[in-house]
Amino acid sequence: MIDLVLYHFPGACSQVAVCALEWAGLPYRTELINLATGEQSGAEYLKVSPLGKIPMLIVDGVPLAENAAILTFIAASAPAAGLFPADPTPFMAAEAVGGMSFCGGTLHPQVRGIANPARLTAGDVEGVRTHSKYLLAKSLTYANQRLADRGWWLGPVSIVDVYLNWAVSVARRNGFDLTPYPHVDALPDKLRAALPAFAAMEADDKSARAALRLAA
Ligand SMILES: N[C@@H](CCC(=O)N[C@@H](CS)C(=O)NCC(=O)O)C(=O)O
Repeated sequence: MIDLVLYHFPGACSQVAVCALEWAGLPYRTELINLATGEQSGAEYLKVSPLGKIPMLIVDGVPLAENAAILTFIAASAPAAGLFPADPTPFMAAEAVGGMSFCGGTLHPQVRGIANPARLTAGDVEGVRTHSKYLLAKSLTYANQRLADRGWWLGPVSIVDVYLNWAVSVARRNGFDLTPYPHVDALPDKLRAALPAFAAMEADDKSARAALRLAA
């Protein structure tokens, strides 16, 4: 049995790893890092994550960083759970990597530019926010069409859909209008209906917020 500890903050991209662990049915525990108070930049957490980032998954005492790597590891540790389609062709396996890269490498900086533009510039914050909205609109037009064509990102539901939903959730809570992207906007309801692990992740988020005394 592997020992798994996930460093996490509710509402952050580490919630995708929580959902993955729930979906995989692997035993794990979480350590909360309070991004609202800057705990990620404190000396104690920098010993765990030199970049001061979550998620960080500690696997039998060894740290694994980056959501895409963490999700890949969890999926491979519980292949029967189906976080990715079973027996993928080489093309389908590459598409799964592409979906995670799109969420982590394209959408994440765009939603950060809307939610927290000061982290991306020493200059004009509003310019960064406006341009991030423009870039996100292009990305979500593409994502919306892909979901319209296939149902889910890869066809069958996968952890990529949960990752996509996380990025969209940041845009939504920062006032980004999702009505032009109905398939993207429908993700939370669709995921709740399709995946018990998604509801478990939402419940975890709620209790973690309460534990950190954050507003609901
Ligand atoms: N490329 C990393 C990005 C991780 C990341 O930026 N996480 C955010 C939370 S969503 C974080 O730790 N922010 C704290 C900070 O940057 O100070 C990944 O995909 O895991």
